[in-house]
Amino acid sequence: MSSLADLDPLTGTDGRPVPDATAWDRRRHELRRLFEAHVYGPWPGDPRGVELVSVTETSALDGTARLVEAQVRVDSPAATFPLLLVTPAAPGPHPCFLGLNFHGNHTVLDHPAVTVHDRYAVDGAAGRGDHRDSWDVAGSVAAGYAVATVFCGDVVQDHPDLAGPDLDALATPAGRPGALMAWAWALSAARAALSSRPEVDPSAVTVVGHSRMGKAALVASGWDDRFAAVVATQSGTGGASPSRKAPERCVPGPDGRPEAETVKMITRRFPHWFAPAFAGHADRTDELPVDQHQLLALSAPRPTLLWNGTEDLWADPAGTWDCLQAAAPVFRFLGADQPEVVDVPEPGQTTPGTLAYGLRPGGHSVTREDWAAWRRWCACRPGGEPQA
Ligand code: GTR
Repeated sequence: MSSLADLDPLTGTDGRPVPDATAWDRRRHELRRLFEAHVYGPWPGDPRGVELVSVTETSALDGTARLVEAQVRVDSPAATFPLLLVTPAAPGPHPCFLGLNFHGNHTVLDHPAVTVHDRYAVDGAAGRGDHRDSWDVAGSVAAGYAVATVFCGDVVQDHPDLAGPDLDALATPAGRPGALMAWAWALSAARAALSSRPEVDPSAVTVVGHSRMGKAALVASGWDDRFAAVVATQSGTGGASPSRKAPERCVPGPDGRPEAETVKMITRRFPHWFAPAFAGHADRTDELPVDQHQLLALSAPRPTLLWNGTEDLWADPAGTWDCLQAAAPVFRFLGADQPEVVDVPEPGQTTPGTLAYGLRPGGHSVTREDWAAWRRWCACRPGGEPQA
C-alpha cells in the first residue's frame, strides 16, 4: 500500500524535484488540476465582476457592532447569494473571519434584521441565533474582528437529490464542480465582495470552517491565495485527513462504521460533494494521484490551523497529524517559520509554526472556547500585529 510519502508535494508528476518558488507555482497548478480531476471537480473560474448589492445596515450587539446584510453578485460565472457581515462599531478596517454556515445566516446571531429565507428550511428550520455559540460573533466583535458568513445552501443545497441544478450553474467545459468546490468558489467570491467594505481589511481575511465547511475552507484557501490564513476545524476526510487511511482506522466496528470516515463511506453518503472520480477510487485509494497533505500544501506559506477534538475520531485527528507532517516541508521550502515538531500536542495545546495543529478535549462541535483559541492563534490580529 502506498503512503503519503510516495506523493511528495515537492516532486512533480514528471519525477523532477521542485527547485525553487517559481517552479512551485507550476507544481501548485499541477496539483490543483489533479485535485479537480480526481477529488473535487473543476474550479468554476476566478469570480469576475463581483459586487455587494441590496446592502442594508443596522446596529447590533447593544450598539457595539454594525450588521450588514447584502447580496454577493458575480457576473461570471453568474451567481447571487446573501452574505451577513457583523463588524465592530469602531472604525475599521478590521481583520475578518469568513466562513460558511450550515443552517442559515439568521442562526449565527439572534437579530430581527437578518432575513430568514425559504431555503433555510431544507433540513428542518433552525431558529434565530440557534447556532450563536458555534459562531461566537459577540466574542469576535469584542476582540476587534469582523465576522462574515454565507449559508452553504444558498450556493448549493446540501442534499444529493437537490444539489444538481446549483452545481450545473457553476459548470465549466471540464464538467461540473462538486459541492465542496462550489462552496469554496463562493467563499472566494464573498472575499472579493468584502473588499468593497471599508470596515474590512482585505489583506486580513481568514477563511474558517467546521467539518464539511472546513473541507470547503481548505479548498478555498488552496485555490484563492488572497485569503490571508485558514482555520479548518475537524475537517476530516476530503479535508485535512488523508484518503490513504491507516488500515487499522478503517476496520468496521459493530455498527458497521470504521473508526475514521473512509473515501467509500463519504462518497456513498455525500456523492454531490465530490467529482465522480473520487468515488471510483473508494476501493483503491492508494492509486489516487493526490492526497490531502498536498491540499494543505496549496495554502503554503500562509498561516494554516488544523483544529481537532480528542474524541472526534471520525474526523481522524491522527491522520490529520500525518498530513500536517507531510505538508510541513512545503511551508519550510517557501520560507515559513515551520519548526520540526515530533509529537502530537497534549489536549489544549497548539503546535508552533505557520502550519499548526490544535487538539482540544471533546467531540465534533464548535464552541466559544474554540473561537477564543483560534483568535489567540490568529495571524491576522486587530491592528495587524504579527502572530506571536
Ligand atoms: C459527517 C461527514 C463528515 C463531516 C460531517 C459534518 O456526516 O461524514 O465528513 O463533513 O458530516 O460536516 O459535520
